[in-house]
Amino acid sequence: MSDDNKPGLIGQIKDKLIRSKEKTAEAGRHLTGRVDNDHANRLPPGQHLVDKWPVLDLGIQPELPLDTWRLAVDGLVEHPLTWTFDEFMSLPQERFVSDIHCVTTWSRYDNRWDGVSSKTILDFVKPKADARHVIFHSYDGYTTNIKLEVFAEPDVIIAHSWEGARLTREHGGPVRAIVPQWYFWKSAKWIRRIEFSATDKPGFWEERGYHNEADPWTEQRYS
Ligand SMILES: Nc1nc2c(c(=O)[nH]1)N[C@H]1C(S)=C(S)[C@@H](COP(=O)(O)O)O[C@H]1N2
Ligand SMILES: [Mo]
Repeated sequence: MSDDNKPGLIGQIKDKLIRSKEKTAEAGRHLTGRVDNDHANRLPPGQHLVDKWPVLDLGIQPELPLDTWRLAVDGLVEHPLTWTFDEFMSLPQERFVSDIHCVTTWSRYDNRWDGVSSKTILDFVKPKADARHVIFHSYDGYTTNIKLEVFAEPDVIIAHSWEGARLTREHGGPVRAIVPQWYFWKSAKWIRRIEFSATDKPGFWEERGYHNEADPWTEQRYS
């Protein structure tokens, strides 16, 4: 499936939601001006703790039957791949526990993820020497970008389960990215493609006023 198949979905997104988030970014809301480079506190500046896991997205929660679901890993790699769900589940599996920090100021501690680590994916596809960026493409038309070295961090996981149960559709099932060191908008739900690229490709929110990186400890909320 190419990116060009998806503008129809993006076209359905409520303009109002996008506008209000853009305004939040323009106004620099939620910025405290505090910096916690050493991670002295477990909770990053400007964040508050929640117990229940909120749902945030563009309002399209694609229904993805497992028998037709595919995940492609391609771009600047030696061995581009496309996995079926059964193939994905038969890859080496890992379990990581990490905290979620959403730019809208909620954080949730100790989330247990099961899935395939970025390290395993890198070993399979082998990025070419000039690959510098990783772009997640999702079934709802969403995209987001991270640097290759961020993708390669040992806690990054392409997850199918949370707290021992399959990810629900609203939280990005069957499979989503988890990039624990960055604000949660970098953790793309419903991923269909992981693209390796020489050039950076700012994603949906990065093009709408959000920071290109997303470090909660230095409050990289907006650009
Ligand atoms: N495909 C896709 N992934 C997405 C989004 C989205 O709209 N579409 N929203 C992002 C944002 S802004 C956040 S805060 C988290 C929310 O994930 P959750 O709904 O599981 O809490 O998903 C991120 N990943
Ligand atoms: Mo978000």
